[in-house]
Amino acid sequence: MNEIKNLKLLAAKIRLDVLEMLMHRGYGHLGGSMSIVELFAVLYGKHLNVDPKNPNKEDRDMVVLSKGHAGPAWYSALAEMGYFPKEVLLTLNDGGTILPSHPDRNLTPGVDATTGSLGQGTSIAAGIATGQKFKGKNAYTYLIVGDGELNEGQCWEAFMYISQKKLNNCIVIIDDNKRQLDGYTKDIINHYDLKTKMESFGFKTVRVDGSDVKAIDSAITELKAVKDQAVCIVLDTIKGQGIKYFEDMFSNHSVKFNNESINQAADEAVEKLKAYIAKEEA
Ligand SMILES: Cc1ncc(C[n+]2csc(CCOP(=O)(O)OP(=O)(O)O)c2C)c(N)n1
Ligand SMILES: [Mg+2]
Repeated sequence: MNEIKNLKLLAAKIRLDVLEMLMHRGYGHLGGSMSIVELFAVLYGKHLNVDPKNPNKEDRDMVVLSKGHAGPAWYSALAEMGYFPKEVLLTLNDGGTILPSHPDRNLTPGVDATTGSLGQGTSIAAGIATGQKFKGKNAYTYLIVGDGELNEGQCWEAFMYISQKKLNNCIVIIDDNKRQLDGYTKDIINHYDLKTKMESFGFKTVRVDGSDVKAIDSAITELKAVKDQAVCIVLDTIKGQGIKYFEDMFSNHSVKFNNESINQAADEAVEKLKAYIAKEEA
């Protein structure tokens, strides 16, 4: 099986895990979790220098999920990589769980930054990447930011710093899924063209289809090779990505599995994903 097929298969597994954990809980941040499934598949399936058996290994690459409400996507990727057993996924948000609704570095193996208060992860990532440089480590920090999150001025302060310090090891990834909590980003605070905007902040920026694992892989490979300049990927995604019913649902930021139509769509998506995975693994 070739590499791209494997990455697509991993994405399907992560998407299925996210759906099942949210269905089990009865609600959750579906839209923004689904839009970064392919990204996590490419990061964990190919690029990250990490060891699930030794989550604190020296010189590891780090991930900062600044849009912390998408924790279920990260947890699913971590479980698929073997950081903890997959059954743990169904404890999402339970009292005493290692998987709180938003990532906590003191609770979950593989989580290096506590996030959830939008904006703050950008500064955390800038600090981690600075530390990696100071220590002469050959390691990357992948910072994942939401497009609505960019309403927070802290993001732009961090971006100015990352650019000024030429932190080429801090790969900024903006999940441009066009929507935030309660509407379209362009109607709330219009970012206009994010690629142009990031370029004007000094970043070498590429825009890619965030549902295309091959395109994401190429963009990361290209930007890892950049020296002496900050780098950014604008990930062109759909909120609810990969499941048509949820892509089309306007209020898909946090979904409650409390009516027949939603439950039927979710059940059908589970069956479809399971069938795809079984076919690919046969
Ligand atoms: C400082 C702060 N303000 C408000 C919230 C509540 N909140 C959680 S998600 C969200 C919308 C984020 O939109 P976006 O970054 O576009 O996320 P995505 O579309 O990827 O879900 C808001 C306002 C928060 N977590 N932190
Ligand atoms: Mg968004």
